[in-house]
Amino acid sequence: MNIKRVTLHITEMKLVFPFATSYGTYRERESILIEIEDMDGCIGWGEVVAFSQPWYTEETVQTSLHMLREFLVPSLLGRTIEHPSELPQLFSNVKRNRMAKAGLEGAVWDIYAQHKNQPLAAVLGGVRSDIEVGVVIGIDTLPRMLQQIERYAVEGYQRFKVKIKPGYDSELLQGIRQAFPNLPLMADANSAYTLQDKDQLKKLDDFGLMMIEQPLADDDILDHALLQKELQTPICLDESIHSLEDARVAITLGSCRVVNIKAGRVGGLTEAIRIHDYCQAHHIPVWCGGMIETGISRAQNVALAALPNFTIPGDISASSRHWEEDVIIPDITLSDGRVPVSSVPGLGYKVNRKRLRNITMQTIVLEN
Ligand code: OSB
Ligand code: MG
Repeated sequence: MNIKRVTLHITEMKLVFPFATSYGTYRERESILIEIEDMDGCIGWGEVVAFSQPWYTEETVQTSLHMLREFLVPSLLGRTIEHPSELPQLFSNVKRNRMAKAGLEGAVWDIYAQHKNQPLAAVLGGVRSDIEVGVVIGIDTLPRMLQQIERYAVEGYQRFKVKIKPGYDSELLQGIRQAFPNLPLMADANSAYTLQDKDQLKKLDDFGLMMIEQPLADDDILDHALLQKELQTPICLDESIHSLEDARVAITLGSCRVVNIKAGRVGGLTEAIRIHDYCQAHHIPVWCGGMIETGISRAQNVALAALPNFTIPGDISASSRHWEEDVIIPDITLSDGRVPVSSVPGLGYKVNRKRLRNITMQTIVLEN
């Protein structure tokens, strides 16, 4: 394939419900939706999952736009590509900026799968026809969090993740456990603790959590290993894993027993598959993380989670979890706690152009 045009749609969507993490609260979500067209007129879609502020990783919407316009898109335009896995090499003169790279690579995977006349999941190596999914509950008062858990349990979600932060952890988890003793429950700290909080974190062992996600800083792989030695609860790493190399170091040191894979955080689907394969070979289960993304990235996540070592329900909630109206047709929906893996060639969903127009703040067209 040969890409002749790249359109960057900068969008903003309002969340149906504010979403709070240990970093802060989200009410709107700014995104970059990437549309690419090849010489055959085939169109592919990808999404840059960077946020407006650099709190989760160092990337933002604006830094991603800069990298895409000045470096990544120019290196792709007019180039003949046999396979999307060539992109990391093509982009190797740009250090890091993984979410920007992943957005473009996702769009190339969509076109590649369409040319192969296969669903995205199949070309990625997926083996499932549907996936079990979980949901994330942002930090709120205990009664409101319980209410949300109740509602999502009725909707069929299979695993519940709550955000915690120092000062709002054991009391909260105790309250949840009292109401739901057998709930498949885990907690995500988004790097809010340090090793000094070890004794407090050890108390969380009492709540039968499936795992605790990213308790310490993103560059604290060593401290996570020291912490995991003291905890019964498995540690899952999110922010710490930017690459296969990070996964290799973390698993070798015993820093985690589970890995959260997000294609955006690791630079694209190619690297995500490599991490998946490495974890599988080392008996480390993985699950697919979420980024409060639109249906484009969500659909890609469903395809990725069809790979065999995604054995834990991920943060791949239905479109309705965050959006009044998604940008894709059909919506991502649950039936019996599962989301079907699309059997339509490519990403398997259509972009709703009318909805896209309504949420677009800026459009940038780049072509040869
Ligand atoms: O740490 O997994 C995370 C959302 C934004 C940034 C980081 C994280 C999250 C989530 C997923 O927890 C929430 C969702 O997409 O529903
Ligand atoms: Mg996380």
